[in-house]
Amino acid sequence: MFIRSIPELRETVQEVLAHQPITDIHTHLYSPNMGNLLLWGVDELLTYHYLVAEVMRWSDISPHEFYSWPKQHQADYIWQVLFLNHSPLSEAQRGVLTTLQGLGFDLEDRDLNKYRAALTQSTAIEHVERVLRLAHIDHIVMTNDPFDSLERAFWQAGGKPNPRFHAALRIDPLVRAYGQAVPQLRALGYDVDDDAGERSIEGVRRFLHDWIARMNPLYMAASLPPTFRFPDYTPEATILRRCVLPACREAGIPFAMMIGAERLVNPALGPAGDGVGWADLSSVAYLAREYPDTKFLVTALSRENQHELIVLARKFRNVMVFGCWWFLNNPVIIDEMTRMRVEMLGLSFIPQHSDARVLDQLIYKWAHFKAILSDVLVDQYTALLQAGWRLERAEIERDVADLLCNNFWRFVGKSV
Ligand code: RAT
Ligand code: ZN
Repeated sequence: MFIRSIPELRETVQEVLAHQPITDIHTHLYSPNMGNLLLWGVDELLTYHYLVAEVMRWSDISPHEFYSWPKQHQADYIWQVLFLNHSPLSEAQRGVLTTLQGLGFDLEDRDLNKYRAALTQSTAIEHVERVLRLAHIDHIVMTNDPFDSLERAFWQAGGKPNPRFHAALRIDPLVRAYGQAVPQLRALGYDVDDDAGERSIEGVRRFLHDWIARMNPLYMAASLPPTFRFPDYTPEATILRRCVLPACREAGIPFAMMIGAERLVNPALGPAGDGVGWADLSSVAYLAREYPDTKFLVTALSRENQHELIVLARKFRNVMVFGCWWFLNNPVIIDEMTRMRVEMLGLSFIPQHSDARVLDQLIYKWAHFKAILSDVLVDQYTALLQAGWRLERAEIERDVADLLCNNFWRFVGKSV
């Protein structure tokens, strides 16, 4: 009944982690009935923008030329350069191997065409079922962008995602570059001005209201630059204050802030060209303090922001820290962040999201993360045993369920 030894503890933690169904709270995956929006298979896996950035370091071709090639050719090139000409040691490179291995391929072959052919045997829905089963995931939160015409068509036609896929309403242009949103809002029939005056406030409110009704999102979200400030005199800050926050409050959904992505540091790299910057999190403290009835899911991209974000979460229960985002999703940093979070917040945070853009990536993103979480938990529980605390398997199951699933659902106020 009670856990008696450290080997038994390790085995228990590993077993519990292996069996706990996961809710992946932020991905770029789509319900399989959303057509080509859902990416999967070998060519998508290899042309992930993390790998494009890495291959360009070895290459003398221009990004422009690379992107002009058919996807399969891009994938072959990345395989040749990053996997065959050099050993694939980076996290994103290793991730491809973990994924292919998890899908049951023999990596001794190194035969991309064989893997490619095997995967094209399945339909999207079959592959979704298989990957979710392999990764032990039962709920996926998508990133749903009403400014994207392909995606918009699905929702406007009254489409409903598969029950395991949940919507998150992504509104970057409104709070990042309002001027860019204006023509699109007008084209969609919302009568807005170039500035954030009364007519715009009214139009954006209606836009948000309509899209919340259409998507039924679990939260509203935006990626914000390192320079994000609130309050501020910019149109973006006005839209946030007068439209976004009231819409979240009325719908009873959190606002997710992903802070610190510096867009297109190298524009030629396109989707692989974004960078990172340190953010002043006093704006998050202001929001949490002045809007106590609004909940904020918060993640920051800079490693230097992590400690202060944890301190901030200690002060505000309407702030939920989540994930090791993008450039932080590397073992050395995940280990540090997760230990720091457990030591300062106990179990009251959401340790990870996958950010997967390609379905198959779920396999590696979660396998790699769980190996680290296992070490962190074993170390923390060991300290409890050494202090004479009694531990039961059911308590470990409860804790792991909170981390990988329940903390999120409790925070968004829904149950599954
Ligand atoms: O992690 C990523 O793939 C990034 O490109 C971004 O999509 C980021 O996660 C975001 O949601 O903006
Ligand atoms: Zn993302």
